[in-house]
Amino acid sequence: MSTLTRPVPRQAHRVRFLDPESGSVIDDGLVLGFPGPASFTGEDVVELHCHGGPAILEALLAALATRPGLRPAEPGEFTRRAFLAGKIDLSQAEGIADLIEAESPAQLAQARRQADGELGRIHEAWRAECLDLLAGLTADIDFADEAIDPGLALHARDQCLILAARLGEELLDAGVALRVKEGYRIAVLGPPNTGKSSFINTLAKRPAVIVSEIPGTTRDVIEIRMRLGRHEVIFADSAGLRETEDEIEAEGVRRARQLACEADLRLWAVPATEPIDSLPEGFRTGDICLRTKSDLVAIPAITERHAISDEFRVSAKTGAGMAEFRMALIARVDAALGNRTHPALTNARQVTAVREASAALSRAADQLPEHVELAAEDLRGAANALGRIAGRMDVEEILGAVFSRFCIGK
Ligand SMILES: Nc1nc2c(ncn2[C@@H]2O[C@H](COP(=O)(O)OP(=O)(O)OP(=O)(O)O)[C@@H](O)[C@H]2O)c(=O)[nH]1
Ligand SMILES: [Mg+2]
Repeated sequence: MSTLTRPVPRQAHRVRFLDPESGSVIDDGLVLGFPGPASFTGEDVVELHCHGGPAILEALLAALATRPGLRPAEPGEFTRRAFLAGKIDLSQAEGIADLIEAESPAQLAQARRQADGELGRIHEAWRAECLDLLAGLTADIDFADEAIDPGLALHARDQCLILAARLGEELLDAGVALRVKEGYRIAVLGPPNTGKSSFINTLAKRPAVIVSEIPGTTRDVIEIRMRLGRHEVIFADSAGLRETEDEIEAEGVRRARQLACEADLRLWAVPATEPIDSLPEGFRTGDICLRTKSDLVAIPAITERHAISDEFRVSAKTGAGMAEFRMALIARVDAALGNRTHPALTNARQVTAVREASAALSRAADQLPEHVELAAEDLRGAANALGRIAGRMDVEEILGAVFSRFCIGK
């Protein structure tokens, strides 16, 4: 049997992996070669495809470890090498990490756009606009023996404002994109023993949290992740809200109140057996009222409605109303997170860079048309901040853009 020495580029070769010492067959598999610089990392790459069993992997890795210079890759090492070789930008690398972690279709679509470089391309274009404006202003400063052209400075000011506004929109949008990525947070709140934990278990279709007839069962905030339609949702169960002398329970109630403030949506549990005579403390417009334990009342209790537009009768015991509630909730989450088709900022690093760029552009606009030098400095800051999104810190480029405007051999 012949030995494969040089795989044909990008072609699968059927092979047998042999133990170099004993010569015994480890597995039957495929080998693919990707010569640089067209490979993912830019380097020569060989992929070994084998069956996924742990014993096979262990034997294959042990055999590879006997070869000089071979070692297992560090986490993210291939993506890192691709970035360092200039094959992908930093936001694409982050997109690849998000792709691997994506749990929901919406997370996958969002990560895909970022990994494909859409986000990077948008910021690159905005950065180029900053550099263009900077180049125009800098040329103006350098020829300042003549008076500075006020038309040019005013145009630059308008452009700075337009760009700052676009970045501002992107920052607003980032909140939604982060929710898509991290999960939409829904808090289940209400007095003790109203069936909050039972409701979450029924929705999750598993006994995720402890349920008992003793009021004050749940004390910690417990997060349960679930898929709802296209999105990942985090339900948070919490301690029943009441005044209590018990120190531990009181801490649970404090945490539950905090949760209420931070969640994207609040579900307030009120047993269907009780009339609602006032809105729960902390109830916000858009919150949902869950009339729990609906199996205990044959006819809906007469409720004074207040501002509660969304009210659902559910029974964790019989499952009644749960399917309708789930459908309504999917629609709610879809409406809140949208069906996004454009790339968005998806992590704190990107948000910080855009916030910085936006602030610098606003400052630049404030300086114009009078203080061209100061505005130029802020434009440089904005371009640098935008460049950081792609992982670029290139002074040469800025200089290049500036000096390309000098057409006289100065
Ligand atoms: N009949 C009926 N009983 C229910 C229903 N949901 C919960 N219960 C009962 O109500 C009691 C309290 O349920 P839990 O889910 O622990 O209530 P909780 O709101 O989480 O209570 P705390 O954690 O103490 O705040 C238990 O005995 C449940 O079996 C329901 O839909 N119908
Ligand atoms: Mg509970």
